[in-house]
Amino acid sequence: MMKVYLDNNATTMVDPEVKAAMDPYFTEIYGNPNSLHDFGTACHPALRKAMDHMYEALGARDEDDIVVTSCATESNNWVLKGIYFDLIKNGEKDHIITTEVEHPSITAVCRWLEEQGVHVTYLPVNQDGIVEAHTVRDFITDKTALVSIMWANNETGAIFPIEQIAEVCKEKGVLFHTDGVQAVGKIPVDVIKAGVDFMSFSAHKFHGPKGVGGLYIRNGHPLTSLLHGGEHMGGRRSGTLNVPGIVGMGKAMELATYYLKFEEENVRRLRDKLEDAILELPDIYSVGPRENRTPNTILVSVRGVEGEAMLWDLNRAGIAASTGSACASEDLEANPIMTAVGADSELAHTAVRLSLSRFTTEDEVDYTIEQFKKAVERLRSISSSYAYMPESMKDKQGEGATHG
Ligand code: C6P
Repeated sequence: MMKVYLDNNATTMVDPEVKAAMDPYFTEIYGNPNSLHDFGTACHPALRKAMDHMYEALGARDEDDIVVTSCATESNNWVLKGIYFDLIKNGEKDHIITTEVEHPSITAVCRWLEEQGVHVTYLPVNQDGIVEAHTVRDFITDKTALVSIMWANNETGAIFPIEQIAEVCKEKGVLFHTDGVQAVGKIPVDVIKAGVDFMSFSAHKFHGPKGVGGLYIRNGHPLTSLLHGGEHMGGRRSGTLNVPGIVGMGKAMELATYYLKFEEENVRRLRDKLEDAILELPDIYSVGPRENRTPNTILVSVRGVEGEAMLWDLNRAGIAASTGSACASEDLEANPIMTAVGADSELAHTAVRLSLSRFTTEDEVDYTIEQFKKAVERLRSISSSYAYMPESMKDKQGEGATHG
C-alpha cells in the first residue's frame, strides 16, 4: 500500500540535507558555544552561517534581531506577554487586536491576558478567511498596544494582507506582530518589505527539525524576556543554544528560499490537480480563493461525511490528512475556521485539511484522488444523514465555503 503524507501544515519531514548538516553537531562538535575552549568555539562558524541564512531568507537587516526560540508557540507567547509587561501592566495601554482564526498559541495567551484585565478584540474573518486592513484600522484606539495577525492560516492557507495591515499599524503608531509559521517556506516573506515589527516562525514547518523556532524583532524594539538567565541570544532569550537545531533551521531556511519557485509552481500545480479532482464530486466545497492561499493547502468539506470518518478511511488507505489544526484534532467539535468563514454547523463538522510539500509526488496525488473518491462514496453510502438529506440541502453551499 502506498503511504502518502498530506499533513505538512502540522509538521514536515526533515529534509535529508538538513539532517546531514545537523549530524556532526550531536556527536562530533558538541561543545557549549558559550565555553571558551575549542569544543565550544568549534560551533561558532556553523552558528554564524545558520543565522546569516535566516537573516537573508527573511530579509532582515543586521540591526534587527532574530532570536532563536524552542518553537513558534514560545515566540507567540513571548510577544504577547512581553508587550503586556512593557506597555500594558504599567497602565500605558490596555488593548490588543487579533483575529478569531489565530493558532491557539495566540488565542490561549489572549484569553490569559483577558484574565489579567487586558481588552482583546478578536476580529472576524470574511468569507475568504481573511481580515482586511481597513477593518483593523476601525478597531485601533489610542489604548491599543499591539495588533497580532497571522500571515497565513494553518487550516485554510488563506494569506492575510500583511503589508497593508502593517501600514495601518504604522500610521496609527501601534506595534504589529505576525505569526509567520505557515508563510515561511511557502510564499515570499520579507519582513522589511512587509513592515512588521515582530514575526514568529517554526523550523519543523519548512523541513527543519522540531523543537526550534524564532522571533524576528525589528531594530530597536525592546521586549521583556520570558526566559531570564545567562547572556544567550544577546540576553534576550536565555538557555544553552540548541546548536544542531539552529544549524538545521538555518539550512532549512536556505533550502526553503531555493525551493520557493518550485513551491509556487510544482506544489501549486499538484495541489490544484488534487483540488480540481475532489471538487468534481457533488456537495464538496473548498474554503477560500486559490490564488490567495498558500500553494500547498486545501481545506474541503464533504457534505454528509464527518471529517473524522474521512480521516479514518484515508488513514486506512495509507493517507495522512487532518480535520484541521493538529493540536485541536482530538476533539470532535465543529471546525472553528469553517464556522468563522460562515459555514453551517453540519458542514463545519466535515472539514478535511490536505497539505502538500515539495516532497509530494504526482503518483501520490493520483493515488489520493482515487482513494478520496472511494472514501466519499463509501461513507456517503452508509451515512443516513446524507441519504435522507433533501436535495435542496445537499446543494446548499456553506456560506463562505467556495469552490476553489
Ligand atoms: N500548527 C497545525 O496542525 P509550534 O507547535 O510551536 O511549532 O507551532 C505552533 C503554531 C503556531 N502558529 C501557527 C499558524 C501554526 O500553524 C502552528 C502549528 C500545527 O496547524 C500544529 S497545531
